Parts: sequence; structure tokens; C-alpha cells
Amino acid sequence: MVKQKAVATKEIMSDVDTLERDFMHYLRYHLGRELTSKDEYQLTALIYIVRDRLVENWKKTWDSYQSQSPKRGYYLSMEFLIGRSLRNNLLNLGIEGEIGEALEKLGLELEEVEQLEIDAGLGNGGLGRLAACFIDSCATLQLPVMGYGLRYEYGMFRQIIKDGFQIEEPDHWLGFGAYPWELKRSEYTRIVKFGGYCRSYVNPKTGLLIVHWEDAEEVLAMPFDVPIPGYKNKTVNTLRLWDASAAEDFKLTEFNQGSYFEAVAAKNEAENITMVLYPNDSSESGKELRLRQQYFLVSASLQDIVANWERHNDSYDNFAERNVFQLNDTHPSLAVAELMRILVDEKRLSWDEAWAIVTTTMAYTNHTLLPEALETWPAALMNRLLPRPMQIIEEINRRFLAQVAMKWPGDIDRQRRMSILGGQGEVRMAYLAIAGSFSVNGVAALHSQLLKEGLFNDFYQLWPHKFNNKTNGVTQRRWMAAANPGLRQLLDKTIGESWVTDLSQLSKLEKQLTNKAFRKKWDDIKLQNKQRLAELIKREVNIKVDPNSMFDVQVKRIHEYKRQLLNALHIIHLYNRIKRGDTDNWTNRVMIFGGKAAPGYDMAKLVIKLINNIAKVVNNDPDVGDKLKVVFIPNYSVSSMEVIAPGTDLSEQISTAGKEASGTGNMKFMMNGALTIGTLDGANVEIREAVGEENFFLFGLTADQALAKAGRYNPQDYIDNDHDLQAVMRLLEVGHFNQHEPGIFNDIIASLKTHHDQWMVLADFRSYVDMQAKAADAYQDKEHWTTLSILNTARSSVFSTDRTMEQYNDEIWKLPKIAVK
Ligand code: GPQ
Repeated sequence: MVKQKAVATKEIMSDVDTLERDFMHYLRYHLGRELTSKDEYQLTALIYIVRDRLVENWKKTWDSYQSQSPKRGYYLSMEFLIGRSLRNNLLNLGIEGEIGEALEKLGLELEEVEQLEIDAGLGNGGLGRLAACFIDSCATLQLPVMGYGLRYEYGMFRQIIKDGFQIEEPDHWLGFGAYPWELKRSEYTRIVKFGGYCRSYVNPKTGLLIVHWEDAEEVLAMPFDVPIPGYKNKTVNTLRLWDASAAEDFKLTEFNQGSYFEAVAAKNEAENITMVLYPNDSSESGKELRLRQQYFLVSASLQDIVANWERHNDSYDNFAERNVFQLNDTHPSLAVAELMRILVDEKRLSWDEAWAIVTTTMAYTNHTLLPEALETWPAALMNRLLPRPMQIIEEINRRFLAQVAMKWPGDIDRQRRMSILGGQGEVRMAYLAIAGSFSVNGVAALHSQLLKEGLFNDFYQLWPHKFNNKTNGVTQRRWMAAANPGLRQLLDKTIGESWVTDLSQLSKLEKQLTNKAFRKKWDDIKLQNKQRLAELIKREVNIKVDPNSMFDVQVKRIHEYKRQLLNALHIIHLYNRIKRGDTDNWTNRVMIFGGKAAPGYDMAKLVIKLINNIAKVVNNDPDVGDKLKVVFIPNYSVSSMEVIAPGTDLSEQISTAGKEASGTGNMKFMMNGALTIGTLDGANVEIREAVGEENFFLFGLTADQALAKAGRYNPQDYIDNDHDLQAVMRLLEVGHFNQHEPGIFNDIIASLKTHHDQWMVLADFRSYVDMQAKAADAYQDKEHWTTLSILNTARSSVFSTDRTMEQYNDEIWKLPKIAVK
């Protein structure tokens, strides 16, 4: 053995001079560049020096977890929508000031360099961004939680708007290099199997049946670790992202035996697995490659966790007390079968022992009630691609249905309804997840209630104790402290800095409601933020908007249930009012949209086109002027939201009640002092409770009313009884917004007028327009609006993911907090 000399590690200093010197070292010697031009090399050098300052605590955190062996949590998710990391990590390290100064000495500006960072867009929307907020809060709360996901080579597509249409461009976010924050960990490479067949043997010693999964194709899973620092607490948790590569690389002999071409082709197929993020939000793709991705994530992660377990334990007796898995929707629900496979086939536990472990370590979060998002996989595909996990699912189902039969003897219909294997030969992933988990949660109070009453009612009757609610949140560190520096400064001065890790402090703002100086600063900050947003709009779409207008914003994925179309109808109504001179006490408005449509979702894409066409007509009409402007910001992303949320006056949360599980954009707006116009849906219900009924612009059917109306909805009734709606429909029908594109909006018109419009857009038109008018009036009373704005921020504290994570931990995970020394 080579004797290791103890090498004393000196803490890397973060004073301005050291930072400056280290930055130049990376730029010159590592990257071979000079200070001459502003380019991404400067950003890379900057990220390297910040990462250096995370690495030591990263190792310390890892070592504390290894040596103290606390119970650990694993967040399994197909999406982590991180966005940029520089500002966030500087904030958490507490070295923003020093870095800023060091760069200044070199003639650079942090504000400029940080703009060069490309968003890590490894998610579609709410579900992926939630995962990123969760792991941020876990690190700040010192919870030993690790994220597991996929390192997609192409993230969420870049959206370009051409002639009003969405065009998708690939997001090759890694460029030709790597992600500068990540560390490649080849030593933890795992092998994942696909295909092949199962063969059963009798173990001659024990007489027990053993199943071997044979002749499978093997794919390598290579981990890349991303540091997730807590706020000034030395904890640096890990997000481990798997990259797929071909095991064939290692089978060089095959190359020499003449199957060179086949080997390279197989290599491609393997690497395809983590090539691209599926761009569907709240709808399933049903593609074989997607199933491969899901199993790849689950298998690599569980093997990793089990291997780490075996480094410190020689049995599985305590495994369930020491590990807990949170499944982010059904996407990783194969974990139920895969953990069974590992424990039974590889670790030789009995079925009952393994099932006891699985059903005390798995917890499942549901994120939608929409039927089109509920995943199923054809059993035939599962059999071919994952023969052994599929066998295990069949056995899980057999035992599960016996339990159902026991509880409801003779209720064959119930067995059919609840079966994990559906009548069309499909595997119902949500049912697998529920059967295999000890906890099932929804993401807002209303949503969790509806899960129990509707979608999962049979399961709720069987296992009421499994069901619980965990209302979503967002991290105030990114969404307030980093995104809204003006507000941050004012809060720090007024209520101290502790709100950054204890958002309940915000309630102290209520004392400032009558403080003139404070209110003035509040207004100034909002105006500055609106100027910043106005600049973004000018830069992106070359439209000049007046920051004194009301900024009315709807940004989120484009989806029929989210009803961007209802917003568009209101805009047409406002345009009609202007054209007929009905503008007494008018409030000038800028209507701002952003969001991507899934590439195969034609109706959503058409809505984008309609908004852009309306914008073109309205923005170029001299009668309209500053009274109304319509803007569609292309390529909505985490980093654009960081500019949009602080600059918003009115937040649009107008989904058909019962359809939006929670929403999280609604919370970002509230924290940044926007008022909400919304339906009683998702977390809006709780937002309204928190801010006070009188301070929320509520409209529309309730979830119960919408449900009751289903099947009896008659849109024509609403048109017949509403002159404003008639006028709006008329403009659409005469093609006023598509004069040179005849008929292109016919599908939209038809969707509004059909009895089958699930989203009941016209049912809520009148109450929406009326409430919008109230919002416009409220905006005229500047003093009152300021009060409402302050109240929104002051009362937003429950929407911190710090609160959400404490609840997951208290009620589901039960992890100790580990202080890193
Ligand atoms: N959500 Cl099922 C997604 O972003 N993608 C999905 O595939 C599904 C749900 C959202 C949901 O629509 C929002 O209401 C939630 O706030 C969000 O998940 C996080 O829970």
C-alpha cells in the first residue's frame, strides 16, 4: 500500500483579491482566454471559481451523511427545471458582493456576465420547477435529501415566434462542452437492462425459485453531480443526473468480429435514452423511448442507493428505517417494481420482506386530475422491454386484487376498476404507485380533496390513511431575493434579513401599511421592475410599452384548461370598447403572455397564433394607442420569469375550476406584490384565504358547479344572453384578426361553441369581464392598490417551499436535520 500523506486543505478564501486572482487563473490557464471580449469564457471562469467554493462543503456534507448514516430521502423526478444557477449560488454562499467587486476591478459587470448563463431547462413547467424549488429548500433546511434525474442532452425546446406561429428549435444547452456546475462521477457508473427474457431456476441449496433476467441489452448509466447549496449553512446537497451511453463501447471484441456497424448502431440506440426531454406537459406521450427513460432513471438510481447502502450495512433489516423515496408523479413509479426486483432477485429477500420494505419507503405525489395525463403503458411493450419488472407488476397486482376481494367480497366491478392491469392490456401507473406507496399526496388542498372524492376514490376507501395534502410552494431565495433585488433591499432594511430563511417574517410588513416612506419605496421598486420588464419586451418583440399602464400577465404552458383563450376574449372585448368609445375612466393595460405549447398540441399552438394576431391588430391601431397593448414574449423560461414576476401588477390564474392541480406561478406573483384575478382552483383557493377574500379578484364557476354542468353545458345560451360576448364572437367569426389568413381560427371558434367544450370558456366570460373591470377600477385608486400589493407579499409566507418541505418531512419522510460543521 502506498502510504498517504495527510495533505492539509486550506479553506479557499473569498476575499476580493483572491477571487480576482482565481478568476484570472481559470480564464488564462484553464480556458486559454484573455479579458478582451465579453463572452461565455468569462462566465465559465466565474462558475469555476464559485464551484470551487462549493466543493469543500459538498464533500463535508457527503461525509456527514456517510459517517452519521441518518435516514435519507431521495427525490426521483424526470424533470428538474433549474434555470440559471450563478446568482442563486452566490446568494447562498453569501459572496455576491465580493464577486461583484472582483469583477468590477477587472472591468466586468456581474449583471452582464450572468446573463450569459444558459438555463438548465430540464423540465416542462410547474412539475419540473417544483422539483428544483424543493431541493433548494431541502438544502437550506439541512435535510439529507438527494435529487435523482436525467441529464438530457437537449432540454426544453427554444420557442421562436414566426408570423405569429410557434417554431421549436432544439435546446442544445450543453453546447460543445459540459455543464460547468457539474462533476462527472464515472466511478459510480451503473448498468441498466432492457429486453431479453426471464428464466426460472430452482436454487439447489434452498429449493427456492430464482428468476434470472437474461440476454438483455445493457446500457451504461453515468452520473453527473450538480451541487445544491443551502443558504449560508455549509450544506451542499447533490442532484445526480444520469447520462446514458453504450455498454457496447467496452465490447471491443465484437468490433473485431465484423459487427462494427451493428455495435455502433447499438451505441446510438443506447445514447438516445437521455438525448431529449419529452416536451409534453400534463399529457402523456406513450412512446417507447419515454418508457426507456423512465426505467433508466429508476433502475440506475435505485442501484446507486442500494450499492451505497451496502457499503455501510450488511443486511436490509434497517433499510426501510433509513431510506425514503418521493416519486414526482407516476413518471418514476416503476421504482415500485424495480426495488422489488433488486431485493428479491439480487439480494434474495423473500417477496414479503421486500414488499414490506417497498411499501414503507415509497411515497407518491400526484400532480393532475386530467385523464390525458394519467400514464398507462401497454403490457405488451412492458413485456418486451422490461420482462422481469413486468412479471413483478403482475404478481403485485395478483396479491393486490386478492386484498380488494377480501375487503369487498364479490364486487367484481370494483376489482376491474382498481386493477393495475387494465382491460385494454395496459398498466395503470398511478395504481401501481398507490399500491406500492405508504403516502399519496396531492399538491393543493382542493386537489387533494378531489383525488379522494373522485379519481382515486376506490383507493381512498381501501387505504384512507395513505392520502394527504402537501400544498406546493416556491423558494423565496430565487423568486424574491435573487429575482427582485430592489424588494430584497427594502425587506432587509425594514424587517431584517431573516425572511430569506423564515418567510413568516413577511407578516411584519403589515405594520408598514401606513408608513408613507415605505409605501413610496414600494411603488418605486415596482415601477423599476416594470421598467426592467418593459426593456425585455422592447428587446424581444420590439414593442414599446408604458410602465405606468397596468401590467396584466399570464405566463405558463399553453393549455386549453388554463384558458389563455378566455384572456384573449377579454382583450377582444376591451378592443371593442375602445373602438366604440366606451372608455370613461379607462385604465391603460399591457396584456402580457408567455408560454410554450407542446409541439403536437395543435389547439394550443393555434391559441398562440390567435394571441399574436390580436396583438398585431391592437398594437397597430391608432385609436387604441397606450390604452391597450398585447405582447407575447417568446421562449418563456425560468430566467424570463425572474424578470416578469417582479414587474407584474395583475396575475392571471384563470383555469377551469377543478383542473389546475395547484399552480406555482400564482405564488411567485403574489410574493412579488402582484394581485390575483382567478378562479377557485388549485392553490388559488389558499392564496385567496391567505390574502383575504376582499383582496382577491374572484370569478367563475366553482369546481362543484363545473362538474355539475358537465354534459349540460350549452355555450349558445351564454352568447344569446350577452351582447359583449356576441360582439367578441362576431369579430372572431368575421375574421377580423385573420384578414389575410381566411379560416385559420375556425377550430378555435368551433371549440368555444361546442357543447363538448370541457373547459367551459364561455360559461365564465361574463363574470371574468366584470371582475376585470373591478380590477381596472382598483388600479385607478393608486393608494389602495399599493396597500393590496403590500398585503399580497406580507401574506404570502405559507407559499414558501421551506414550509412545504417541513411538512413533507414531518408527515412523510421523518428525516433528521444534519448540520454540516
Ligand atoms: N404539472 Cl401532471 C406539470 O407541470 N406537468 C405535468 O405533467 C403534470 C402536472 C403541474 C400542474 O399542472 C400544476 O398545477 C402544479 O402546480 C405543478 O405540476 C406542480 O405540482
